Amino acid sequence: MYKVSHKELKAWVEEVKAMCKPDSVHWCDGSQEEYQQMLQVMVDAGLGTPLNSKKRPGCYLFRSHPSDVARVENRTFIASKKMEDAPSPDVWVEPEELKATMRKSYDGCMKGRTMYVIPFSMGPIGSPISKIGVEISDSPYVAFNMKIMTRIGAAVIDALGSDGEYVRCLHSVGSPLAEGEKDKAWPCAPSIDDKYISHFPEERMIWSYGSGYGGNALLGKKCFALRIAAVQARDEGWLAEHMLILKLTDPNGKVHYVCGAFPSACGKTNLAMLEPTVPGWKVETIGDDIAWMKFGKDGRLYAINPEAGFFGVVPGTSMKSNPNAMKQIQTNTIFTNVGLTDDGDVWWEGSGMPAPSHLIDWKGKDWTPDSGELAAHANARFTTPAEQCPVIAPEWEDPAGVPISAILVGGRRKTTVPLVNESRDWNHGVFLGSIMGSEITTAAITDNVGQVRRDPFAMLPFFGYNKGDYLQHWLDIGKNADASKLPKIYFVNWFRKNADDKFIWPGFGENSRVLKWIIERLSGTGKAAETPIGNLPTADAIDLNGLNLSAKDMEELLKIDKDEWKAEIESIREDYKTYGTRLPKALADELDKMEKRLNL
Ligand code: O2Y
Ligand code: MN
Repeated sequence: MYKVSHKELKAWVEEVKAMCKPDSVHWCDGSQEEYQQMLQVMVDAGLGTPLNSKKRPGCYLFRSHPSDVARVENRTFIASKKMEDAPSPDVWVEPEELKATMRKSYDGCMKGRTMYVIPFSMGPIGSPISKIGVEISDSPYVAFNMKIMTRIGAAVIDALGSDGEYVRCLHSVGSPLAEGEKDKAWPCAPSIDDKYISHFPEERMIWSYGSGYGGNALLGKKCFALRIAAVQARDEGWLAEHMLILKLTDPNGKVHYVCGAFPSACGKTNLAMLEPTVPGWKVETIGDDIAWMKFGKDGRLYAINPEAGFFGVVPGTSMKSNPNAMKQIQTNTIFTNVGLTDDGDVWWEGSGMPAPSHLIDWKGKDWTPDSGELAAHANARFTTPAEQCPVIAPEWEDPAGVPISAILVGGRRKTTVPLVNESRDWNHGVFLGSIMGSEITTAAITDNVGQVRRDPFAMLPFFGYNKGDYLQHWLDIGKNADASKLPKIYFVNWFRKNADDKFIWPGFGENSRVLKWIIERLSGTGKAAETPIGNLPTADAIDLNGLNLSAKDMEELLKIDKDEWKAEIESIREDYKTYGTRLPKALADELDKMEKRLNL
């Protein structure tokens, strides 16, 4: 055990210990031995399975409880002091009331368990853009996943010193053990109503209870790096965003860095690791999910990936969709909720690997291709170290970050929104970010199938404060900057469909053609035409060499249907009403200006 000189941290750990009553406390040192020991604890208890060491060395499989398989948006709370400072009234609870409720759940919740204290750094330790958190959790699964996803341990305690700032993150699976009771395969609170993913933005504090899965439990990710960090970013003049970061090298060897905001399950990990089909271009990865951006001394925005690993969706990952991820997850990877083959390997739908004749599915049951069940849960995940990515950029951990030239924003729209659209200026770019969204495809949330669910900057599930204030912060960032040094914002849509309901754009590696046009625009050579909605590539501007795409398809991809856009304006106006008085005037103005241009 290392020495901790931070008195306030020690006092907080004691306070949590007194409330949660664990059997023991373990301060994580972040070593490889400790990682192995924590895995072994679960393997020995029959809760985890080491995979075939010849096929997947260092890999393990875990199965969650069938009720605990994804982020729980309807149990996610932002407990700001004032309701109007929360993203919306339905996620707000008065902080003291929420704490009182949760304290009752936390009382004795770690009985029979070890309480892990996990000091972690979001971003390279010591970077001026990085931030420190300490997660207390009663789940070894959380502790070893945090080891992959963040930088944990003694070095973080050193960086914290005796009075450093940190975000307090408390997590319990909510399943105390009675004397001698055998643990469940995946402990968690039995009912959804017992789960809480709570954020106290003014106190920079997170309390999570009842779930052991993903973003609910690995608190460095969505809870800290997006919801709490967004509040820190607003107060300190930077940006904490749901964005991938990629490095693009052109045939002349010139390097460009691009961020991209896309909603969950829109292929961010695939885009971050894309293999370009355009000769001479190269893509390398900096991050696949979150970007923190701060101004450098030269007035440009510099981004770091605050994470150290990737927590990617497994189903659909294949040599076609993401060959680099496939290579990356061959070793030292934690799989959760995929199928286990008879030879100790893993299998999932959309892997491109033939289905085995038998396996054990994610629920632990026998499975055959005729079972009529999924072998892997649709939200099955891999946790894998970023450094293992075959195309990780050498500078991915540069404490100074990388200078961003362009920001992509894009949802999943089968009509209306063209393949790519360049913003006219910063405010117009923020407007485009504010209107991005996807058509609702299932009736699971509402019965509004076909309607657009707006997801500004892909942050809808991750806002830590009022969404109008969030957009105002983006506008302020632009107002206070040298406009010539700001990244240019591009609105992209890979998902437009034709009359036969088929995707027109092939996507994956072919997206490099759009990236190429963007870089050409930035360097002044790309061709574009001004339109009422922004600057669109001319019909011949995107390099289609070697791609079997007809001129008619390209025309469709770049089409602006005035009637569709007039309907879009009405739909945006409806959405803007949900901001009430906090809608930034500059965005209402942008909408009016676009309407005027469309009516000319
Ligand atoms: O279901 C979860 O808890 C994972 S959600 C997630 C994981 C990695 C990257 N992005 C997301 C997301 O929902 O945006
Ligand atoms: Mn995400």
